Amino acid sequence: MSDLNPFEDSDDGLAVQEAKPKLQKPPLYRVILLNDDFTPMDFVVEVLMDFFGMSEELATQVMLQIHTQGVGVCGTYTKDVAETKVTIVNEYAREHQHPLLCSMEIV
Ligand code: TYC
Repeated sequence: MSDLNPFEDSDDGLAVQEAKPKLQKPPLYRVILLNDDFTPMDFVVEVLMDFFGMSEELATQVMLQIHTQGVGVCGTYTKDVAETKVTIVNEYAREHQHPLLCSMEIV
């Protein structure tokens, strides 16, 4: 055993434990839509289908849930994806002069 050779695997009698690979799951965010009195129901259904991949049936259920409960979940994503969806949906709503509000919250 040579103390001079840095490539030699020497622990000098100490117990050495390999560091466990720590793979943390990324935090997830719920993307939510808020109810308002003005955005047409059809427009919300279209948003849920086009930006969140829902079937027309599921999109209608979620839209009605938002309409009656005040808020509903569009999907759960990593931070970057959630932020992008929120931005795109809010821009799309403004382009069509609707006050629809999309937001996100940590799971
Ligand atoms: N409350 C709206 C209406 O009566 C419909 C609506 C549903 C608006 C969901 C926003 O996120 C929303 N036209």
